[in-house]
Amino acid sequence: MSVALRPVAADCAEIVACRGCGGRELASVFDLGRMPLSDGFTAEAVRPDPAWPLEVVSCVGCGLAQLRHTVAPEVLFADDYPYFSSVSRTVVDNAARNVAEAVARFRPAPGALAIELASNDGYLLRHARDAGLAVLGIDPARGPVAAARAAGIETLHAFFTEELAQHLAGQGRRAALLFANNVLAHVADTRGFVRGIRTVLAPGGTAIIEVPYLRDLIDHVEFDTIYHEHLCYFSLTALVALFAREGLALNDAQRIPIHGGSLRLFVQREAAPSPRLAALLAQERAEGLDRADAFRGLAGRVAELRRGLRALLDRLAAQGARIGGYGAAAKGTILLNHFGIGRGDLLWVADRNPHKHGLFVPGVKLPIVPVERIAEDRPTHLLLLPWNHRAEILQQQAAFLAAGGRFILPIPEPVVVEG
Ligand code: DWN
Ligand code: ZN
Repeated sequence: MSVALRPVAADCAEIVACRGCGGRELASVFDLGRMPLSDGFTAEAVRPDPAWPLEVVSCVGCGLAQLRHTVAPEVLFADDYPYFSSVSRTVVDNAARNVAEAVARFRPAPGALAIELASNDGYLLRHARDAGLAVLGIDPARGPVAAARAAGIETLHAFFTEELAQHLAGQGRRAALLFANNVLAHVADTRGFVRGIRTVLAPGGTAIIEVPYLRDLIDHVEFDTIYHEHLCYFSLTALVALFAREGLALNDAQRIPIHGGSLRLFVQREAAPSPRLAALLAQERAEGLDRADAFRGLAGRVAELRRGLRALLDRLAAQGARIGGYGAAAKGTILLNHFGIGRGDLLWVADRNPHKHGLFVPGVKLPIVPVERIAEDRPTHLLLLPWNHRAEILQQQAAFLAAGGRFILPIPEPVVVEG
């Protein structure tokens, strides 16, 4: 492990140095206090859920924003990890486009190997296989791995580490294309993970990595994407330095709308920076996104959002509204807990993922129910927690809207949407 840690409890440790550069000067920039685990759904209706500190610090040396505390990955991504990528059409469509564009741009030989780190239920590698590539997934969560295998995607049930990368390279299994979506920010050993990518990348290969973009988090007040699973909040400036330190070149980056705004990074062994990358880096420098300054004002905007949303819910309740939640997203756990929205405010949270039904949202203990309950219980409003899937969900709930139902969008400012 390349990160210096000081244990604070059995399953939680504090970093004593930056995950990216090892610098020891870490400035506190945003603090949500103690929060339950965002994906820690359980069937326990009463007993309080464990909560851990959730504080963002910024490295004075390299500008990398990161959590001060690391909850053990075995706790965060346990065998009952409930996230299945294929539940969201937007996620699958983005993966299909990503693969098609990569194949067209980098032209891997037919039968060349595509590896995906955190391959989940095979939502991306299915497309790589259909494009004529050999595929190998790696994921630590048992349920999604079983789903991927059932779909015929060879998948290792493991965390991706430097050691695993060496093992694969030793077997001659190196990737012409390596995909890693929404996983770099999740790993505690950031530098070891990047070294593993370097090891498992074939000569001339390209790693295509998606991470939520700090710019979008700040611009759209996406504070609820700050949770224990997300250890880093990346600017491009910090990413370029991170890869360079481990002998890789971040050569190109593209902004994409997925998950509230992400970066798709193109990483290779040889340096060949694109004009697009240079322009994005210049913009970060000009706007201070490469420094702790990026977070200035966020806490105030979140407090304002909290007041606005609480006032809206109270006003609607006073008018006789019956409000449900839609989508038991990880980010929803943070929004509900930080804003103190619970059983007194919402009927339940409806979700399409059957693995979450019968469980409770951590902390606030709202029950999670199938989406069919919307038609049965006929709430007047639905608070949309996975606001990142707004277009898909509004379209899917056309009948609810047509019958006079309304969605409440919580960020960047609370608004009510009618059909
Ligand atoms: O990085 C991470 C991201 C990518 O995914 C994680 N660590 C965990 C997860 O975060 P999330 O749970 O906030 O992701 P989503 O995709 O915003 O969650 C959507 C939730 O909403 C899921 O529980 C599925 C549900 N859903 C639904 O009920 N109906 C989603 C869609 C699109 C729908 O139509
Ligand atoms: Zn640093």
